[in-house]
Amino acid sequence: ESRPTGIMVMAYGTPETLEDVEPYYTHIRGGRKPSPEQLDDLIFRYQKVGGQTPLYELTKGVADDLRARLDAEFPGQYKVYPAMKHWHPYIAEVVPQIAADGLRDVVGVVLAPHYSRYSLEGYRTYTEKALAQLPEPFRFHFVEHWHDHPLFRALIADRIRTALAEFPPEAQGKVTVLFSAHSLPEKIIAQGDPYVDQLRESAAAIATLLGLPDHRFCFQSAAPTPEPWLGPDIVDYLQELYDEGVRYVLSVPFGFVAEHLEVLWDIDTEAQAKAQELGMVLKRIRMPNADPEFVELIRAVALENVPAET
Ligand code: FEC
Repeated sequence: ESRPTGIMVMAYGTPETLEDVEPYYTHIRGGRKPSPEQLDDLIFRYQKVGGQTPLYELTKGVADDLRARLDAEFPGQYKVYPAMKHWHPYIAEVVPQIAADGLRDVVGVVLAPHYSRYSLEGYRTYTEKALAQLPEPFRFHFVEHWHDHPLFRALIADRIRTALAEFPPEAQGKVTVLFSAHSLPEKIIAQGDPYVDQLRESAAAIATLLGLPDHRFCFQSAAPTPEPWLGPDIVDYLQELYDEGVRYVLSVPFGFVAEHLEVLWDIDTEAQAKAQELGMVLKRIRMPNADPEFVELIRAVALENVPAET
């Protein structure tokens, strides 16, 4: 008798209330409490985006839609679980639930397209730690990245095409497409991490799909730690573009898939303020969120990673 296969849909996690920000931040920092200044700064940003972000709702939306599609297509064959890295439902809470459901094989898909030891690897580590606590752990099939999936490239290309058409007539042909992804400590380069190569490769491939004459790439959302982080940062890069004569910019934060803090604050607030100060027009693509085309992509990624019958 065959058991259903699990699909764990994972994302970063977001605090539900402002009181949650401190424990959430402490979890991100591996158990070290943030300083009062760091905490105030983060609470301020969450307040400014409305007290919370829709990251969990969107992740749950993807999981719910994926479940509905798989139930219709392959009744009884799949079970879908949302799980978060830094907030409830924590990966450590969801893994034992999956095991209690009696599943033997589980595919893990993170809602972030590119691999880094600091990003995707962390999801695998949390899962494996939780599995190590179980008497009968399930077999975990982790998807390391999916930035090169044709449906991902087509989806972002499509979002770019739509957004470019929304610039005013006088801007047509003059818009610089600016890809960005979460910065990470610069030391990952020396460690041979594939993150930056994957980002550059996938930006170039999407630009080629669109036949863009030019595209640019920068980082965003570096954390306030003493060590150097990868740059250039988007706010500084807007200045560089302005100095080159660029006046119209389309922001493509393709390292993320949802409208969460790093998009709502870092792009829509901070980068937007810089663009306005410079007199530039900055627009952003619509994020994949829980849109049907995105669920279709995650469905493809998950099913392509289901192990063959053993
Ligand atoms: O909407 C939300 O509430 C959650 C937004 C959110 C996403 C996200 C994604 C990534 N992060 C990555 C790496 C790091 C590293 C540190 C770090 C720190 C923070 C802080 C907040 C935060 N991150 Fe995050 N990240 C999000 C939110 N992140 C808040 C803490 C304050 C701050 O710096 O703003 C540094 C940890 C340390 O201090 O030791 C490193 C990466 C991603 C993209 C991949 C993924 O989504 O998993 C990489 C969304």
